Amino acid sequence: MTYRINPLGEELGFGREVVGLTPGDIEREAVRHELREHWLNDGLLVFRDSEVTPDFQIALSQVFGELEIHPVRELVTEGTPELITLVSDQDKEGLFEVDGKPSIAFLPWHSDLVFTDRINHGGVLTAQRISSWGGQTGFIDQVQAYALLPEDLKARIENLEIVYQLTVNPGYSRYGTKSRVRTIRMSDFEKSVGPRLDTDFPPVVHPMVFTQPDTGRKVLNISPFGALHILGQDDAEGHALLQRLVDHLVACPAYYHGWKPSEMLLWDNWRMVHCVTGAAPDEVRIMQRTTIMGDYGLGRKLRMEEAA
Ligand SMILES: O=C(O)CCC(=O)C(=O)O
Ligand SMILES: [Fe+2]
Repeated sequence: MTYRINPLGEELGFGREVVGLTPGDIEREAVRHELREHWLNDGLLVFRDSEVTPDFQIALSQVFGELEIHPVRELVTEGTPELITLVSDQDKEGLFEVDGKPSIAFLPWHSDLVFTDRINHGGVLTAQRISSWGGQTGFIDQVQAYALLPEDLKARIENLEIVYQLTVNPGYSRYGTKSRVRTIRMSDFEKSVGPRLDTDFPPVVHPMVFTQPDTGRKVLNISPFGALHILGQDDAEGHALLQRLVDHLVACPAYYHGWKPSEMLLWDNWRMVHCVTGAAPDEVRIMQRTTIMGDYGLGRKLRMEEAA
């Protein structure tokens, strides 16, 4: 065994770093078991000092489950469908002014695939091209966020659900960010997916709280980006409650990862929300990610009578 596992940060309360993992290591079931345990218990694994290749990224992902092909076809990588490629380039992916600063790559706090009725269990992310500034990937743990909620709020949200829909522009989501986002150039993604949003990605519903199957811990289940409203409470009181919860969530301890080519990040998407900070607008940032299958079984399509 060549690798070491350390806490990610003294005061974070989640995450581990795994230093020096090799493809040979993950052939051993004991290693695979250890990594799976950390993934479920700690939420986020930062692999440092590895020789990152697409083959290793895919093999590492398969330690945690079968892979699925991402439902947004524009993102799937030609020749390697297990990987999505996320290109931030002002010509293709748009240019935004975030709080007055021209930026690419900016993405508000979210859970992946929360806009579908099945939230995937995780993904392994790598950086193919790194920006000279910004482009950090941020993480907050919703097991911790739930534990830090005042008891009256815990009781109030126990049986609530949230309605979500895919959002094609980082500035369009009511709860995504408090930053001021202005579109300078629209992304190809928005141009392509925007017109078929309601047909291909109709609204879905997810519970606001659920219990982590493997550990019995409760998880706050809010993806600020893409959240429309609390089901049945699309009114001032409902929005005030959701805003209070989102404010609580984004004030919880966060880890921001500045990237190196020798790194991979794995998170438990049933539990960690993540975001991307705006990056240098005159550069190209490229990331690749796998999508680890799984269904926590609690999402569903919004029923016709609920949409009214
Ligand atoms: O570009 C990044 O750093 C993360 C993008 C993202 O949200 C994802 O891979 O799910
Ligand atoms: Fe994401």
